[in-house]
Amino acid sequence: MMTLLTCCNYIDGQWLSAAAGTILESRNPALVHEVVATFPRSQADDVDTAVAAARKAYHSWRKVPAPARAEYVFRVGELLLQHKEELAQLISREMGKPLTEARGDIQEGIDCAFYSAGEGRRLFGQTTPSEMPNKFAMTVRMPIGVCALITPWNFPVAIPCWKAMPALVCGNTVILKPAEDTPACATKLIEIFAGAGLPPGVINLVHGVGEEVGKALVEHPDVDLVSFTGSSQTGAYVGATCGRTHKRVCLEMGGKNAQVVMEDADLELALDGAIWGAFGTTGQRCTATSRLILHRDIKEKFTTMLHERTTKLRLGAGNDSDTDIGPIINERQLQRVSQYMDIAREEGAKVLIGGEIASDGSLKHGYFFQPTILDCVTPDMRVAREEIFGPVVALIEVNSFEEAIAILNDSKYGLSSSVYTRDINRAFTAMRDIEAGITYINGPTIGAEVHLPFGGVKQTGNGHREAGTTALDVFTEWKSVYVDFSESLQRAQIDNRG
Ligand code: UN1
Repeated sequence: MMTLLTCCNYIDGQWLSAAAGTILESRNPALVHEVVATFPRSQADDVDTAVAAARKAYHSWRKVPAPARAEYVFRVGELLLQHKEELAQLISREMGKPLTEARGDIQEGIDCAFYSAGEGRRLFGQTTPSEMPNKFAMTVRMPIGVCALITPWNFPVAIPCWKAMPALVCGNTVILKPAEDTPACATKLIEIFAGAGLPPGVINLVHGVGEEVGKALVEHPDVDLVSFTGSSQTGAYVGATCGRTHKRVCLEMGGKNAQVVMEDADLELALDGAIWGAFGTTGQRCTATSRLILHRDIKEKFTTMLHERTTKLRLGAGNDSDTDIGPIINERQLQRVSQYMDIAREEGAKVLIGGEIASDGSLKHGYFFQPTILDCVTPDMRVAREEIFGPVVALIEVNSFEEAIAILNDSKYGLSSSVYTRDINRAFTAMRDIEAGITYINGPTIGAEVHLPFGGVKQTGNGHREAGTTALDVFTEWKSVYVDFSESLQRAQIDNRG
């Protein structure tokens, strides 16, 4: 019998139930009758309490020297390392990804801890000459204030880490609102943050439903910043509301990422990349490969190779060491992926392999979908344009490198991209011409590293980049400081140059 976890909110250093007392459940997507955790269905008054605690803590936290703030984050990294295995088991159970990937999710959080902690001793500003004699000019970074972090279920540790860690190092206080599907992962993660000794109110956790608690956070007048990773539809609401209520907002939304395979590519390497990019994490990454743009000279051969490799992939529970592909997160998503198969067929695409909900043997107890290759896809089809977020990849044939890049760019999204070629000129052309926040040459579309900016162009984001040093631009404001030591009034914008 697996243990049932009782999750609470974490506000002002205390584990609390929601004021209204209503309880929700999270379930194991590989074994849907198994309840993993219960969690509170928080409401606006819980958000008020969390925001008040975060505001109170902010007044002193922002004055803690940045290197000292960073030490707490470093300690979180050490604790994550210590608890990696038990947390990985929990991720596999609650979110469904294979254990190796669950460990990778935590490792991304650990990497982010150690990387962000280093920023505590940098947070550089600039000095610059003044126009005036005996006057000094410089820029310094200031924290923003209370940050609401709204995070998805697909990377239940890494994504909260890559938001919270730089936010804290920069001197902000945070309120995490995790996805309803992975409350236990979020609770264990916040236990680890709390275990690092962060003062009460510096990090808070409020569970609940997006439309209730997420909305209350986004609309709250005392929240200064919202960082959101999730669907484009919700992101549009978050962005519009933050615009209306004058909050800083960082949005990380959909993708329709393509991998191009040119005729000169190392096909075995491109195959490894395609399988991992399309079916890793069951295709449930915003960076997942959902289009394979194949040069006509290798299309047939590559499709055969891809088909053959796909037949060998094993579906199963994340904690079974034989599993290559875990379940889909929930019934709604499973149905959504399944509906895209009808759309694909109606539009004239061909289901080469997969295309069905998998229900053989023990799979019938979970939300499994067969890894799917759609052939004969044209760029105008919905399956070539819309994010599916499942183990489905669409094959598009092209005649030239130029056509491949044009089709890759013909998307409202622009997160990740990949080109397999041995031609260095094509590689650099791709780097220059692809409209995406991330481009890989001879590597899959997934697997971004935490010390580089992460995010996308067009409707994927709103111009911000989390991770890397650019995370500091999300979580700080600039202040320009002028120090006049001339002991006289020096007036700028007076034209005395004749
Ligand atoms: C996501 O799917 O939202 O680049 C994040 C990657 C991972 C992060 C994915 N480092 O695939």
